Amino acid sequence: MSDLARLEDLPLEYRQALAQQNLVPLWPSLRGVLPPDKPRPQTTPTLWSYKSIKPLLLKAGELTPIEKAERRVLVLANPGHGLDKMQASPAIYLGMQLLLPGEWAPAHKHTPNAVRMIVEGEGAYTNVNGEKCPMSRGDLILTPTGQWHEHGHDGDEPVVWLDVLDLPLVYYMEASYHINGKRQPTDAVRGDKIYQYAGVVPTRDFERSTRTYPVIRYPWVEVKEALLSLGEAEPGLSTVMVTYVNPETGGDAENILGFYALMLRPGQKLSMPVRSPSCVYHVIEGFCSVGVLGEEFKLEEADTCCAPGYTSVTLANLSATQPTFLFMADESPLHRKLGVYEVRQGP
Ligand code: 1HN
Repeated sequence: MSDLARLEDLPLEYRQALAQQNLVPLWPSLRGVLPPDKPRPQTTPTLWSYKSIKPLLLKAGELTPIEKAERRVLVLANPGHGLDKMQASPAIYLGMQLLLPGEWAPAHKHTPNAVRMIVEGEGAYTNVNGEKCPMSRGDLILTPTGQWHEHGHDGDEPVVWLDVLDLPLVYYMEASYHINGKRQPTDAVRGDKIYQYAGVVPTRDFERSTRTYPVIRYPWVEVKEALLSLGEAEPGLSTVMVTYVNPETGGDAENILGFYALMLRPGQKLSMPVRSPSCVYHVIEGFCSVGVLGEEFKLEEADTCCAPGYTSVTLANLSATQPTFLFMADESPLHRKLGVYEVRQGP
């Protein structure tokens, strides 16, 4: 492939004349925006260890009262994008949030979609449009676009969760904003109670629900059971994985990011397919290594890492006797909707 002319090859006077009219020559930047064969991601493989985050998060609890913070969060920022960009990947925002006993994070709604993966502690809850969702380790709670949500804590120990949002994308689209609200009622029927078993859905007067987000809370005890049962029923299956779905449509739980739980069998090594979306890995239970672009991260419980798209990722359970359970978030729904989703053979 031939090298294209550089910007400096043009006379200074000509460049200035272009800039004055808000014009830019394409050819010096063409290879940058359309690199050969595959993208050149800014997203760098990055590990955030919970052991390092926790003391700093608890310190934030001393330094900044919830009234002053509204949401007390340390953002897991990918240095490849620049820490101020608050991006783990092009479309994924990650943050660790702390709520202390008795604290209240007031109601608001916003355009970005969020989920929370509960990391530690009992007694807190999120109220999503009137559904009071208890938070326990490993639970996944959605707060999709436009849904009122507020967090409260009736327990007696700090509660920490991982926030996953599509904020970078929605912000990039200049579509990100919020509205503050009053304290919300807590009288709505809980979706996780009425969608108990995957094969049947509530049917009132022979009609199915038309709610856009019928299930808000996905309890870990049930998702873990689903993984164990899948692994047991199919002993030869290497990717023991489930997708968090909308049970009415079978589609992804949210519009932009995809969410999954994966079980690595004791001692198992697993090569993930090379796919276009970036992906985040978070350990719910166990230990594993994540190999990506020459890095070999060792993850313990509650550790989180990310990998750019178009790269091969290898996972290995570091326990020879116990399964390891991972939560994953990726940009697949977005890539599929935009028609840029790809799976490749080899890197
Ligand atoms: C948000 O609303 C929450 O409600 C957490 O807990 C993190 C990060 C960016 C924008 C909105 C929450 C957030 C957020």
